[in-house]
Amino acid sequence: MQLSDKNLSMLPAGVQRPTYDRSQVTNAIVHLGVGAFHRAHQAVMTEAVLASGDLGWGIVGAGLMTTFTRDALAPQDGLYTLVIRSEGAEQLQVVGAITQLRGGPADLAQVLASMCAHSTRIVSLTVTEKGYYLDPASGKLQLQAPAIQADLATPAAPRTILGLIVQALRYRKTHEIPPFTVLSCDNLPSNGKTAKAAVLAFAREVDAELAAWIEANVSFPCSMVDRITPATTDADRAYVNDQLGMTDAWPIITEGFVQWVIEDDFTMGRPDWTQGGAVFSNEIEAWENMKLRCLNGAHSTLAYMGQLTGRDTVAEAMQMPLITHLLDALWVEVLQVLHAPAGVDPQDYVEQLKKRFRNPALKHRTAQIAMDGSQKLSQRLLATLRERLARGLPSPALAQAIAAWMHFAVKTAHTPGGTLNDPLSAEILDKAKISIKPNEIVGSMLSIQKIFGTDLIQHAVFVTELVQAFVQLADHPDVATAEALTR
Ligand code: CS2
Repeated sequence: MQLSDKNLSMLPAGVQRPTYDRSQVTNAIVHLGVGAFHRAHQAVMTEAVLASGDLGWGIVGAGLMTTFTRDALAPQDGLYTLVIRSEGAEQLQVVGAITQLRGGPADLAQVLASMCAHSTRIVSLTVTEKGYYLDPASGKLQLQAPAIQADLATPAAPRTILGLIVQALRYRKTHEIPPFTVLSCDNLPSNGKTAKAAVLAFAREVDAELAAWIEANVSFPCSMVDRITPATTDADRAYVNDQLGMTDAWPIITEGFVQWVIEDDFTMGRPDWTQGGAVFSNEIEAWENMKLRCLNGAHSTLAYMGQLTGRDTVAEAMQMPLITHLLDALWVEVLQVLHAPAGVDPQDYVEQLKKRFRNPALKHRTAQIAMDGSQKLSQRLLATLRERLARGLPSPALAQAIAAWMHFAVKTAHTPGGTLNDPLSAEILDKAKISIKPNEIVGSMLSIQKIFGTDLIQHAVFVTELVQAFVQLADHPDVATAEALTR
């Protein structure tokens, strides 16, 4: 038996399920990037809206590159199970907000058609940092990226989010259909502004007049999203199937904590996501910075330190004094220059993070978080670092976090056949292999301008701090760095 509308009534009593009539739901949201995070976060918030009786906000969920999610969820009418694990407690909820699934290049024409439909009021995004095709340090559109070149060559058959959004908006403008709101839910600083900059830069390449129209008419609210959601494993699937007494091809495991703070700027209306606990605020930048720097900055540090010390999960890494001391020092450095949202005590926020990271029920793999470091360092660690440098403050903990990323790259570079799961893998590994001397490695890696810009390498005090941190890590008995490294 498989999870489906027809089988909902066969679920065990304790499993929450849609209480509204799914056949009455109409779609108004097209979500690009229908991965685990979306399904643990925005889709559940939208589920609460549907459950409150407002059935006008169903989601068309699209995967741009792969068909995996579509193939798993379409046969089960878009339903999936969310397993919410907080301290000692567990709740299973079958979510029905995603009513239609699309996946992979062959479906993109249908995705585009949904984005053009008058009924679509919001296009939301979780495509990870690299899905925006922006240079992480400068924020400039990567015009030479093959996918962008392809979309510029055939704008009517787009494959990137930028190509899709611009083509759909062109259609809407031509046919006098009001433009949808573009809602970024990715971990980027000022993600709405960032999405807007990427869309406009792309649009200017195709049609300057269209770009001007988008700039004047389309809203791109910023939003801070938060819920720790590890990738689903086969063991998770087996566990959930056992609990349900039926098959769910792709359940999601997540934590109890969830936060969504959104700028209230939607030109075609929006669901009342407060039903699911979301908050509308004008202080998004402060919320985003606190989250990116405290949570994600610590996450990346845990990931690289975990990888160097053989800790597979965040909860395991949180058992190591070497790592927890580093995090404590890192948070001191972050909070010293952080402008927190009004009414929020950032110290309490950090204490809560420690608990969330220690949650043993979540097997959040350090290897998963270590992915795409080139796209993450800037907003997670370097932003704080730059503010500290500007104030003349030392940053030994940030230096150690960055050194951990460097060691992770160096170790991979010296592993036969080693590659990084990172769009800049080739360049990073080349730079990491250049020497076996710490100061030369650090200099070489800092010269990757797409990640570090041009300023940091010129900061003599910081470079010394970073070389010191790099050497200390290499010498630490718990840390396994590249064998080739000798001094
Ligand atoms: C993580 C995030 O994979 C990563 O880089 O830091 O996905 C993190 O779990 C979320 O931002 C939590 O809200």
